[in-house]
Amino acid sequence: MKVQKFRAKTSMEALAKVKEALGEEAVILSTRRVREGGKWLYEMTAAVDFDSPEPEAPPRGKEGLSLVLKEIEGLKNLLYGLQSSLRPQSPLGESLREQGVPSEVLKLWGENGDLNKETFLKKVSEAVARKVAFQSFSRVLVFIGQAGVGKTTSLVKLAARLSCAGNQVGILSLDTVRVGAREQISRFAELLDLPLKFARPEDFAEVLPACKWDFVLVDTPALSVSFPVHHLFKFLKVTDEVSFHLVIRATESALVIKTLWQKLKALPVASLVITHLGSWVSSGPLFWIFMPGLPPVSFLSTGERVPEDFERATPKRLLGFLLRNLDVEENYAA
Ligand SMILES: Nc1nc2c(ncn2[C@@H]2O[C@H](COP(=O)(O)OP(=O)(O)OP(=O)(O)O)[C@@H](O)[C@H]2O)c(=O)[nH]1
Ligand SMILES: [Mg+2]
Repeated sequence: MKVQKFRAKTSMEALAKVKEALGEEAVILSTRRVREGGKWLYEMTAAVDFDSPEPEAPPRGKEGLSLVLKEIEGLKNLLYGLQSSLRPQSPLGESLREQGVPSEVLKLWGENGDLNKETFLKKVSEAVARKVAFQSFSRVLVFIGQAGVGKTTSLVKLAARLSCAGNQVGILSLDTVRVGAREQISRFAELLDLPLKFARPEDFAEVLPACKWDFVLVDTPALSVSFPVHHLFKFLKVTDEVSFHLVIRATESALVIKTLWQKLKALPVASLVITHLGSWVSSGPLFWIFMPGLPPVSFLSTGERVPEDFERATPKRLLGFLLRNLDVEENYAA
């Protein structure tokens, strides 16, 4: 069996492509709307069984004509079925899900009921205002997260901001795991003229009292097999002056975040630092921030420049990112 995907502006065009490439025997397996180059397209997945015998040439004359008419009738039924399957139950909810907004967030907002543009925008604005509730800093801020999400650069960007505001800021790096980690953070500390100490995660409690700066920004190794979540619980003793900040890419999938959060939720994570904002096709996936139980958003990282591409999260800015590239028009039916 050969399975192939076809994209086109309309479902009819997509179907025509299917028939042209795979012939009349092609079976439509699924259809969905996808975004490509800023436009909505229909994507049809079709299959054809190569082992099926070649259809015999239809008989000529009256018998042949009735067979052709029967085929046309069958094709019409297929198209009607296709059209109704493409008509979403809640057009806006369906479209938002296709743009990457996690289903469980939409469900919170009544996606299957009367979700319309007005209620959606209202719910997002209200939810954003609640999401940017992070206010105060503890003295020791520990940045945690998965590999390559931007922990070190975000930490350095924040260190630069706090230092510019007149605070005495130092960095404590516990990343003794990754090759090149020491060089990376040393270079940043030197550039920004910030004091820097290194320690193994297991020595954190012992080393911390010697870090007498106004703010201690703690870099950690990526959460992985060599630095599993339980090491955070084991080595980074929680006191009133220590807070954890989870760094996550804006484009991370809801499933990955849910799995990660299951492991982390017992830790007092004070805030989320969202990185790679804007490096996306659709802002839909960013709606993961509204998944139940997640802490508020503290900072937004918008690019690679240190320290420029970093800002305190505000409801207005976050709302701007959430709605950027998001199609919230309601008339999506084909
Ligand atoms: N475009 C973009 N790039 C970013 C952003 N934040 C970090 N980066 C880049 O992502 C890469 C990884 O950043 P790091 O700060 O080293 O990430 P990390 O989480 O410390 O990585 P590990 O320590 O290896 O787990 C670097 O090339 C950064 O310049 C961001 O907000 N936008
Ligand atoms: Mg790092």
